[in-house]
Amino acid sequence: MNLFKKISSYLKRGLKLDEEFFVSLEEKLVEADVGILTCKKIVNKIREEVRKHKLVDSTAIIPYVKKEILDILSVEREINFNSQLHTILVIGVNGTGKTTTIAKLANYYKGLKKDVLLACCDTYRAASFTQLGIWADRLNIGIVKGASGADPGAVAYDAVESAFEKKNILIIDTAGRQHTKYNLMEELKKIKRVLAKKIEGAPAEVLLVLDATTGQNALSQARLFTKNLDVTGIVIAKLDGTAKGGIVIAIADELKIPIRYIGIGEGVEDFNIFNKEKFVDSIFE
Ligand SMILES: Nc1nc2c(ncn2[C@@H]2O[C@H](COP(=O)(O)OP(=O)(O)OP(=O)(O)O)[C@@H](O)[C@H]2O)c(=O)[nH]1
Ligand SMILES: [Mg+2]
Repeated sequence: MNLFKKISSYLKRGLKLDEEFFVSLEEKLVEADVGILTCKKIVNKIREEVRKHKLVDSTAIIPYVKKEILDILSVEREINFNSQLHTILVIGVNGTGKTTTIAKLANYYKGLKKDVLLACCDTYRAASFTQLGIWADRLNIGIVKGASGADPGAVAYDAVESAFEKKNILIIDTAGRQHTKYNLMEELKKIKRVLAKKIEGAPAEVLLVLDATTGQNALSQARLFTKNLDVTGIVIAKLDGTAKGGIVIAIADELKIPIRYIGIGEGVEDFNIFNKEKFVDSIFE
C-alpha cells in the first residue's frame, strides 16, 4: 500500500486546494491503480465537499477522502448461508490464485472447527489435482476429483453427494482457462446448476479470485465472469506483490461486489478477511 501512503502524506502537507492540487491528486490516485473512472468520482466528490464545507487546505479533506473510499468499499451481496452444507465455488482466470486461496479458506474454516471437503473440478490438467491434493494432504482434509477429462459437472455432483450431511463446507476449485470441448462460462454455470439441484440456493458463495499484480487488467477479466455468474465476493490475491493497493477500490467500485478476502503470500496463513475500516485506516494512519 506504499503508493497510498504517498497520497496520505501529500494530503497531510496542508496544500492549497487549487486546480493544480486536484489534478495532482487525481494523478496520484491513478498511479495507485484506483482506475480513471473511480478517481474522477472520488475527486469530484471531494471538490463538492470542499465547496460545501468551505475547506481551505488539503489536511481538511482527509476525512472526506476516507469516507468516500469507505462508501465505495461498502457494497454488499447476499450470501445464501446453508446450515446443512455451505458450498463455495471458486472461479477466476488461470494463475490468479484460486487453488492457493482454496487452501487458505480450508485452513481458515478448519481453524473454526469446520469439517471441510475440497473438490477439483478442473479436470483438464493433472497438475491441478496434484496441487490441490498436496494442500488437502497438508491440511489433512478430504478431496474429490474426477478422472482426467471428466465432466466438471459430474465431479461437482459426486462432491456434493459425498459432502452432504457429512461435512460443513464444500469448496470447489475450477478451471481458469477455456478448453476446446466446453465453453468455460457454460461449464461454470453447469457446476452451479448441479449444486442447486442438490441444495436449494447453492452455491452459497461464488468467489472470484483476481490477481492484484495485474492491475487494471484484473478488472477486464472480472467483467466476463460477473456478466455470466452471480459472484457474491471477490478475493484479491497477491496483494503482497504490488505497491498499488488502489486496485481494491477500483474493483469494488466498478463491479459493485464486496471484497471478501485478500491474499498476501503463498502460505495458508497469508490470508485475511478483508476489513474495509482497517484498510482505510492503514492508508491514513
Ligand atoms: N505472493 C503471492 N503469491 C500467491 C498468492 N496467491 C497465490 N500465489 C501464487 O500464484 C501462483 C498461482 O496460484 P494458483 O493458486 O496455482 O492459481 P490458480 O488460479 O489456481 O491457477 P490455475 O489452476 O492454473 O488456473 C502460485 O505460484 C501461488 O503460490 C498470494 O496471495 N501472494
Ligand atoms: Mg488452480
